[in-house]
Amino acid sequence: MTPLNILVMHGPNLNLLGTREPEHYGSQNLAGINQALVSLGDELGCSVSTFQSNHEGELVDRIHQAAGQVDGIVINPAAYTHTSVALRDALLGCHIPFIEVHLSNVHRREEFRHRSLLVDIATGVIAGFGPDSYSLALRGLCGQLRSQRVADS
Ligand code: CA2
Repeated sequence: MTPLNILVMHGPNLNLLGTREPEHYGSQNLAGINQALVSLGDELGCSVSTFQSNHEGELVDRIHQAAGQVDGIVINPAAYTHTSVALRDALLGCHIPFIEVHLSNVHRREEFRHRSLLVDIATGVIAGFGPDSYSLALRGLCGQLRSQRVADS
């Protein structure tokens, strides 16, 4: 079975996880979340790489690099979810299936967090499960990509 290449992306301020706002984002830090996803990837037969940036252009550049190299993306765009036409255009342009992930249930929070500029072009969206949002997304994405491979073969 050829391994799937999955890129996990984290947007601005997620490098602060585990230091503040545990009521919204839990107490696990980003390194711990990434390690757990790499281990889960091993179980699922996926090679998981991770990337975090506080800069919109760096996230766009990483998506461009992923084109043709990566089978799927799990992305928590953080605040850029609600604002970034640039991330939307990059994800549209690279033709890589992606899952939008949020630690918190954005729909229980301020109204400005209810709007996503990415969700209508995403394969799926998972929100409100803390760090488990990422692992649920990874499982769902890998399962779907494998089914697609079988259907295409
Ligand atoms: O719930 C999520 O995962 C969010 O994407 C997190 C973003 C927020 O802007 C989105 O509306 C929902 C914020 C990430 C900030 O992360 C911090 C972590 C620790 C301390 C401070 C910020």
